Amino acid sequence: MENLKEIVLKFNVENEINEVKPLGEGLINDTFKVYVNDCETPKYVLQRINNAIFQDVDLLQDNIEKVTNHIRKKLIEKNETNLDRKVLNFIKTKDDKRFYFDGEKYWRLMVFISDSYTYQAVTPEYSYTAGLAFGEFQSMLSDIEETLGETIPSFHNIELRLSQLREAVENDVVGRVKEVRYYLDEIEKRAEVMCRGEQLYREGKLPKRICHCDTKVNNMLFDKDGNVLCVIDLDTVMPSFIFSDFGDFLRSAANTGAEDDKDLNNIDFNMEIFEAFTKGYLEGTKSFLLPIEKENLPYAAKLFPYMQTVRFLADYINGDTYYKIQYPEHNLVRTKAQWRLFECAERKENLMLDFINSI
Ligand code: GN1
Ligand code: MG
Repeated sequence: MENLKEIVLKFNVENEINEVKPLGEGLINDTFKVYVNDCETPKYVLQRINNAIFQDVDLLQDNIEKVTNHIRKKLIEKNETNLDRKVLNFIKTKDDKRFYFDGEKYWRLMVFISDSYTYQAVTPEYSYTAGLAFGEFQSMLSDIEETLGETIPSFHNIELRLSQLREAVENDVVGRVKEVRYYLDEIEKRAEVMCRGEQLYREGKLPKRICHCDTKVNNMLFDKDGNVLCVIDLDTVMPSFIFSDFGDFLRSAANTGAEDDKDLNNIDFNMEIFEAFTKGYLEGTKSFLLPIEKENLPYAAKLFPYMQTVRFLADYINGDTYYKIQYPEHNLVRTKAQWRLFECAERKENLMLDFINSI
C-alpha cells in the first residue's frame, strides 16, 4: 500500500500527519480520514479517485470546483454561517493543482467536517429534512452559469444501461447468463415503460438540470440534532433529469432492507419515508419544478431500483469489473435485492401518485 502520509504532504497542509485510516463504505473510490498532530478528530479526508470509472479527472475536479464555489456563493447570499460545515472545501496541492497524480493514481484532499454523522437508514423525520436538502441543492444549482461536463457520460441514461446489459448478455464472458434468465426476462418486459424519461426528453418535454446523481442516504452529513449539514460525494454532479436525485434517495432510504440483503423478506418500499421525503423535496424545489417532473416522481421511484438492478446484473454477467464486491455472488445478491425493491415500488405506484396529487 502506498505511503498515504506522504501523499497527504503533497497538499497544502502544514500540520504533522499522525495517522491515515479507512473511511466509509463507497463502492467506487477509496476514502481515508487523516489525523494530524494529537487531535482526536480527523482533520482531512483523503480520497483515491477511481479513474477507471472517472476517466477525465480534470473535468471531474473542475465540475466539483464550480459546484462548491457556486453553493458557497449562494450560502453567503442567504447569510448562512459556518460555511465550512455546509459545503465541501478542497485543498490544493503545493503546486496549486486540484488533485495529485502519483504517476499511477489520482488523489484529492478535503477538509473533514467534524461532529457530523452519516446514516445507512433514516427515519421519516430525517427523510423530510433530506428531501428539503436535496431539493435545495438542486435549487441552488439551478442558475449556475458555467456548463458542467458529464463525469461519466450518460450516467443515468436507462437506455444506455439496458444496452450495456444486452451487450454483457451477448458476450457472456464468464458463463453466468444461464442462471439469471428470469431477471433478464422480467427486465425486458418493462424496458419500454422504464425508458419514458429519455422519451420525454427527446420530445422536448422534460429538461435536464444539474443533479447530484448519487443521493444515497449515506451521501449526506447530518449534525447531532438531525439537521442536514451538507451533501457530499460530488463526483457525479452533472446534468440529468431531476428523477436521479429523487429516485436514488428513495432507492436507499425507502428500502426496509439493505441494498444487498440476502433475505428478500426484509425488503419493502416504505411509504412513510416516501411521503416525508417527497414533502421535503417538493418544498425545496418549488421555485423551479415543472408539472411534468412532479407527475413523474413515482416513475422516478421505480426507475432507480430498476436501473440499479440492470447495473448490478450487467456487472455480475461481466465478471464483476465495476463494483467492489465482498464475495463472489455479491452482485447477484444485489441484483435480487434491488429487483425485489423495484417490484414493491411498482406495486405502490398508484399510492405514490395519490399522495403527490394530494399536496
Ligand atoms: C456507487 O460509490 P458509491 O457507493 O457512492 C455508484 C452509484 C450506485 C451505488 C450503488 C459512480 O456509489 O451510481 O448507485 O454505488 N457510483 C458510481 O450502491 O457508479
Ligand atoms: Mg458515496
